[in-house]
Amino acid sequence: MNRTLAIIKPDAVAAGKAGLVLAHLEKSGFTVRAMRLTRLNPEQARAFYAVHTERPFFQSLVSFMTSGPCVPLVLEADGAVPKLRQTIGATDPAEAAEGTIRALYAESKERNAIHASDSDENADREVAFFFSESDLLAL
Ligand code: FUP
Repeated sequence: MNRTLAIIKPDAVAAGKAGLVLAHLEKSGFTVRAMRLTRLNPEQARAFYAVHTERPFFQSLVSFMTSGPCVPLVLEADGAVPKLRQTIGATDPAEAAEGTIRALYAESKERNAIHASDSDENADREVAFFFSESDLLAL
């Protein structure tokens, strides 16, 4: 079993779609190991997306990610990282495969409903960003 980090982003929470996204994740075969509702402050959002600091969309991304509550989740499955990337679809919902979470729920390339770690290394870093080991339920 492997784990990965997802964040149901502020657009999906504000639209009342957090439950639908969570149900989609569960139906796709993920087990929830940890979950909470939080609102990122600008410092946290900048740190989480530090790899994008120099990108033109960075300020806008930080503004969006701090605009309201989000739901970080630790998800467990065999091959959790690639499985979740497949389940959420491409960054831009216009390019996301039919039936993926972003195709179903994302508004735009920025307001794209959900984050997923892109490697096992980043999954470990991102899980630790939101949760301590004692938050992760042994199932
Ligand atoms: P992803 O791994 O699919 O979340 O995509 P990236 O790591 O490339 O980008 C992280 C976030 O930056 C995206 F979820 C949304 C935002 N972004 C933009 O707003 N515009 C872009 O052109 C690219 C990414």
